[in-house]
Amino acid sequence: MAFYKIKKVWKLKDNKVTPENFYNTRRDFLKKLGAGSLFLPGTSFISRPAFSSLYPPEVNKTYTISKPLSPESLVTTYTNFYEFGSSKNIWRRASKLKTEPWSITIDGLVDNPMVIDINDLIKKLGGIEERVYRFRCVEAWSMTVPWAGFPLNKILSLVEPKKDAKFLKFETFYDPEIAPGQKQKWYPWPYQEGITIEEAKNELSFLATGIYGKKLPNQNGAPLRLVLPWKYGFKSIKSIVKISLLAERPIGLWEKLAPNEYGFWANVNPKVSHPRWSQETEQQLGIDGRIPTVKYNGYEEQVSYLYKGLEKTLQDKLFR
Ligand SMILES: Nc1nc2c(c(=O)[nH]1)N[C@H]1C(S)=C(S)[C@@H](COP(=O)(O)O)O[C@H]1N2
Ligand SMILES: [Mo]
Repeated sequence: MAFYKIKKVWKLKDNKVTPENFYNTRRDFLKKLGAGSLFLPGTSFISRPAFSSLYPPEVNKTYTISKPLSPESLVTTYTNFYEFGSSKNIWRRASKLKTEPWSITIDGLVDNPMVIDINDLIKKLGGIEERVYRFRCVEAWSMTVPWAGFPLNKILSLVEPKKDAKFLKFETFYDPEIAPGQKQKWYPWPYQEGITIEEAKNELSFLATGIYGKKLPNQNGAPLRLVLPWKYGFKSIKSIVKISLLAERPIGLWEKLAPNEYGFWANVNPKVSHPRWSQETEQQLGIDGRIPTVKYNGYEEQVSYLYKGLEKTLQDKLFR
């Protein structure tokens, strides 16, 4: 993150890029197959069990975007995952991560702490849904992605936070043998991030298990990663092993390293520059030219109530 320079990787690769509409065509195709196998005995050789029962999930139409989706081939190959190295091109290396079995600890100030397998957790919460969100990295690139997963507030209902729980802290796995970036001792591993409990209850806060109608690829944070579409991307922590409810504000990995560049709040705002570059515009993955960045990444209507009053007291700190 520290020495970032935008490279137009899609220019180097080009023609393998998936057309935006391919994903939707494939989804319709899968739907038709599914429906056909239910109602037409003659076609039952194409049976539902041929597909994983969770994917592709039902689309939640409340969360759609008029913009075209970013090409899947870029979203899955141009990734930030410092555990596997500081370049964008770590997707092959991330395949080393073993995501099954995977258990998640939810602890701290809750009435029902638990250690639970990811598949059991999904079952317990009643499955997954799909939502299309914009996503804005602090490095001034952005994408539009169909995430699969469940709202974060379902976790809260499950573990029942105590009254004095004010923050959530999230933690990524720690295994330097598999993730060579974690051998670099100057990073305060494991990756951690935090938000307030009010932010966690917001309708947009999402835990993703998949993208583009399939399970998450390792490089995008399998098997479970946070998605907070109104905040800079570094808040959306990948490959989560632990969620803790706390009374005190946690300090994330980037905040520990460079607190005046990457803070706790990190809400998107084109008017508040990163100390070393402007946040006025952004480069969309796979699309030439730049577009204006929008406050709260376009989600002001859904999230502004969270920051009433704070805008005055925190000022720029609320936006980096
Ligand atoms: N554990 C972990 N989570 C992480 C990161 C990381 O390096 N490690 N990078 C963050 C940053 S800076 C961004 S922009 C997003 C990128 O998500 P993507 O690679 O799926 O696009 O993941 C975030 N989550
Ligand atoms: Mo980022």
